[in-house]
Amino acid sequence: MPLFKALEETPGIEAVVATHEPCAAFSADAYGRFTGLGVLLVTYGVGGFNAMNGVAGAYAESSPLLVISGGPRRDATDTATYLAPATHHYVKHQTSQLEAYRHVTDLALRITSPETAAATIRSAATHAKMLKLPVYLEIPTDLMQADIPVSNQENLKEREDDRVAEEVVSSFLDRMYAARNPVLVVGEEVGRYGLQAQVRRIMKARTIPVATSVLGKGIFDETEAGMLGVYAGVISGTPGVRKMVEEADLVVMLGVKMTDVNCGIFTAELARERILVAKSGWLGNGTLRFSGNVPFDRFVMMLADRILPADTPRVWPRLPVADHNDSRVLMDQYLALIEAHLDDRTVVIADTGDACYGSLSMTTRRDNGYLAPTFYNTMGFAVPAALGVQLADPECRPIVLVGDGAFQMTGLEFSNLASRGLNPIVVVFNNSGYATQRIFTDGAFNDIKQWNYTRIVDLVGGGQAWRVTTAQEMKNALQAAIEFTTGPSLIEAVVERGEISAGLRRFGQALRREKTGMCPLNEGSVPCTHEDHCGFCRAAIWE
Ligand SMILES: Cc1ncc(C[n+]2csc(CCOP(=O)(O)OP(=O)(O)O)c2C)c(N)n1
Ligand SMILES: [Mg+2]
Repeated sequence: MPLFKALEETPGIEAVVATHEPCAAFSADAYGRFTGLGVLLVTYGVGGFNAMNGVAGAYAESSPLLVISGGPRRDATDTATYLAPATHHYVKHQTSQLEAYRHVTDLALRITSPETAAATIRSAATHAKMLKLPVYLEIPTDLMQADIPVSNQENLKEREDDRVAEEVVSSFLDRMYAARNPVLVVGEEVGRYGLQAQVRRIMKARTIPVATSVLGKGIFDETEAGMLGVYAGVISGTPGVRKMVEEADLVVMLGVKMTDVNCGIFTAELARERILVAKSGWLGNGTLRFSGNVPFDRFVMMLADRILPADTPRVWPRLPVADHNDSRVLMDQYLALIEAHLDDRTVVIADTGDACYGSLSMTTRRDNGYLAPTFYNTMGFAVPAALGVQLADPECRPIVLVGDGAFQMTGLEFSNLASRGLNPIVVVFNNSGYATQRIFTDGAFNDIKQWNYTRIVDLVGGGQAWRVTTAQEMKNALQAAIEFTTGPSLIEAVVERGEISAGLRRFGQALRREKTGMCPLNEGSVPCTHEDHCGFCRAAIWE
């Protein structure tokens, strides 16, 4: 509390109090993805442990987040007795929370004295900002109000190995110059480090088209010439992207995290001989790691500085875009209508589930125009993330896509959107439960209580809401929501139980094939010989 009081009295910093610590964590994570650092303040124990899932997500998805918590006094002992009773919020050891946070952050620090406090705070914040990962900082209660000496000492620079960097840049460029039809695949790190301008310089110098990983979706305006959309094996945005990337004679992967989802549940076909990889901690080709000591951002900057323009520029490929307008599935029609309403101010924020897999083929229309927890896949991210995103960029208009299940977890953060007069449009896909789980194993455990979602505006006392059951109603509601700018909107989009988008269907089939080895066409009856359908059931999944 003294920290909140001090913040209140500090011009230029505003503390935003969320409805629940998981919301605070998602919100601060999203804010950090947009600005370079999010800061999350929590109460010791109850708050710290509550927030942990969100912080784990920030770690898994490389988001710069500084978590600050109070902590036990420095003279506190571990043994609670009748003579020295335990303090409330205490769990097992005085260090339990600090230890637990070591597992979900890159660095967990505790301030130990007033003299070293400034240096500890500085290194915590610098670490999070430089490495784009969460850091935990604990302030013992007895130091909370301490005066601390602060010097203007410079931050220590990380060691950079420029000679190695130059050599690797040259070897990358040699391969790029020699390639006939190279492609860049860029991942979330390019967005986190704000390297869009450098990547554009590389792509334009030699007319190299750019696809993004699933986690990197939306880093760039996807309507720009040369931007292909998402590449991830069978869950690529369109079949054309997949073909283009897999038929390229060189794929340069910049800041792409190797995850099952980014690899399209292991359906990505990228031969080792045809890839070059640069990301934090790994610089190399498909077989060898050249060096881990060159910071990723520095490497990309050097690559952009050194690349020579081609003598004759080529023409950008034109790929057919996904079009779900003629789909008979209502979920696809809703998504197509939402896509038609995106502009250069819209940021799509998708939650786990059909909201996410259904929207992967959407074309977003600005840099940083899409945000979703597509690796850690935590439910409950999107509504609180909208708070963080619009506070970070008041000019943007978030459109939140969220399942009914995820909304029931953190949807109450709508309250903060209303009280602050923020205007995200929250679309809740009401498909009567956990559709994503139904694909694999269904049962009553996937059903959830029907809520009157539109009544949230009465509950929190702000915003406007609509319930839609047809594409035409969705069209009207979207129009009305766009025109309502002084508060948040909620559109409950009803779809049949069990109905899913083309994107989620493909994802489910890919995951199922990975888990069971069964071809999706055979529905689990006969093991697939792969002869009738394709190399590895791919054509079947694309159908
Ligand atoms: C915090 C969390 N708990 C559980 C899961 C497992 N899980 C993945 S998808 C899903 C269902 C999501 O339901 P909903 O939000 O309604 O989206 P839908 O699948 O219906 O589109 C669940 C429970 C998860 N990913 N995150
Ligand atoms: Mg659902």
